[in-house]
Amino acid sequence: MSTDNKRIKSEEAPLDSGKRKFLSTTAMITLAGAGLSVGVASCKNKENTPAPSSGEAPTQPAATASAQYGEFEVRPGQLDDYYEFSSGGHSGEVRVYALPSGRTLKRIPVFNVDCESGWGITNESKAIMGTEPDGSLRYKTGDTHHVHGSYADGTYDGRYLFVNDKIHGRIARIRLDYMVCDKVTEIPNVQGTHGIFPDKRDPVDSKINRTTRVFLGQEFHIPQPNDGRDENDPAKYYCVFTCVDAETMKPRWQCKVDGNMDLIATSYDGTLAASNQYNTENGVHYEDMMSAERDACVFFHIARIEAAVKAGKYFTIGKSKVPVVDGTKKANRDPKTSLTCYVPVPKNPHGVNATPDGKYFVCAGKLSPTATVIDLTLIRKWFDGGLKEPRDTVVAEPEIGLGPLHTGFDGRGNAYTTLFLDSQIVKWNIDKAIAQFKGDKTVEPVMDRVDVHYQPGHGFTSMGETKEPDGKFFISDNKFTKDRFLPVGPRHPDSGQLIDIRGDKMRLVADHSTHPEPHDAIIVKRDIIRTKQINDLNEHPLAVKNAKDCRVERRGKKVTVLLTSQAPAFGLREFTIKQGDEVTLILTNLDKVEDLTHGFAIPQYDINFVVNPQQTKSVTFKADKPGVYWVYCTNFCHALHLEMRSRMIVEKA
Ligand code: CUK
Ligand code: CUA
Ligand code: CA
Repeated sequence: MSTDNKRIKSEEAPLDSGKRKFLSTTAMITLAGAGLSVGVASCKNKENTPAPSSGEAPTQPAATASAQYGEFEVRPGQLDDYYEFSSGGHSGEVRVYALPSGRTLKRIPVFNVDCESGWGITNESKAIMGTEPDGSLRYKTGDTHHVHGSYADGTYDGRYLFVNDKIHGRIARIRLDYMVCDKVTEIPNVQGTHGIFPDKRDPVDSKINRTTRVFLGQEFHIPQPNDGRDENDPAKYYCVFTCVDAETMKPRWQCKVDGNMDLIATSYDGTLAASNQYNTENGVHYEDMMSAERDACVFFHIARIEAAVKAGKYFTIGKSKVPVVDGTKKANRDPKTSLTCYVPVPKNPHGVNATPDGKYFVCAGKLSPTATVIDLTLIRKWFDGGLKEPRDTVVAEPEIGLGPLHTGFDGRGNAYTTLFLDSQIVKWNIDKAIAQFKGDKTVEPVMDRVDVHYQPGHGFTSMGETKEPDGKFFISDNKFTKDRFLPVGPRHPDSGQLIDIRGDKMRLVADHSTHPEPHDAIIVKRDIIRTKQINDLNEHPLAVKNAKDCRVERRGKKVTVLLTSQAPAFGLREFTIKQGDEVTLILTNLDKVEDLTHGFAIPQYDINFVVNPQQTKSVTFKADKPGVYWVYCTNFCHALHLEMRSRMIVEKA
């Protein structure tokens, strides 16, 4: 069945009564430009408060205790029920919040330089981030969008987070026991690494019921290899889908596709991964990218791809050794051997999400007011040759509102989709949508709508990307906040709005401000996360295990300073080096008391980092400025914290 008959012409006013109808390309171009500001302006009507004109505080009353929202109050001294792990967008970091309070717990630096922790400053962090031959950082910027946890038995196992960097085509892993990044991998042959998702079990070995791979979608077409050839021949550009080993974090294989990729979803049985594609046109300009009425959701048959790699049916690109299989339609004419299945989906879809029962993937239409429900049983049937058209795997396509982007699930058969242009969350029922698609005109899949403030991007439910969603909360991460917070200049904070989804009606219960810009996040029950509170002294091979071992070692111009910290003193009261020395300073924090972190800063040498209890870090610098430098503890640790210093003397050459 097709939804073509639901389309309207662009001459009809798409934003008024017919606004939930399909938007034609012409109408969408208007929307993409002026229409967005129309969307933002119209938000005004949703609250009875006037928007502040400029820099002046909104006129809402000051906060007062409210019985209605009181049940989600986390009182002083109480702990929250959930962790929220959120991407930090173009800050390049990952953020940890607590829910339902919205307390900010931590920022985990990943692709960015962070002087609170010393990430990107210490030798250890630079080695993880990647350096040039001269020891400088290869990149200082990153753009994180999608954070996902590692799985075991269909739910989070609390071991790792994975996060993408869209700018430089990288993926990073965060170990959750310390909540620090431990691996960063730059992927060859890609640009715009956007969606990522771990597999939930092994597609080949049924005994391995946990994450072993992470998949990445490439958003931007590039010449392959991108070394100066074919620059003016976009017809030759293409994208590859990448599989990374979750343990080694090395790329295992890539798959060439038609069109681009965006977000990724994986099936609970491990056999399938999919990506929504908004640029099946291979367009270079936005009007080209939105010229087709339908794009696609491309499915990958993981076991077949890995068998092809094993059988040597691959090629390589440029200097990269990563095997690349051909997943284009041209090379995969027979479904029974096909590596890929391209399911047509309207129009510039954004986001693909797996239902917790393992049955469906849902693609949000973005430029179409629909969500497309794809039945995974039918995808498998298509791959087995039992279904004619990929489009026959679509079992529902309800009209849900304007600008649908991302969908979360409550485990009771309902979906919650963010509507960017409508500034709403829409709740709809999957079974009802399927019944409607089959032809039952009496059912209405849309159950409820709630206004959010404003222009939501990602939305996700508590434990909603596992087989055990608890159906309690939905977070709407909003791109515009305008009049919702005290103004802080031209750049407004973004927000995560907490919505209670336990009842039939959604209930907006809190506005949490966030630093720009959150995209995707996951909400994880707190008992899944088990952190270590003290580092292991033996983890670092260069640990200075005793204050008596503190010394300056010299080999020619290479100097090593071995130093300890123990409140309120460093292991050396002073140390002397010579102008021109290449100094490596190794600092071990010998304190064993939880939370007793020391900092270490050297004026004018641009060094600043912290060492947690029993942790060792090192920095390397050139002693190019003679003089006296009070190196001091930056992190308040003791009554004598200000007195916690050492004197670095750099003798004139
Ligand atoms: S994309 Cu940001 S709102 Cu990067 Cu997940 Cu949709
Ligand atoms: Cu050590 Cu402050
Ligand atoms: Ca398109």
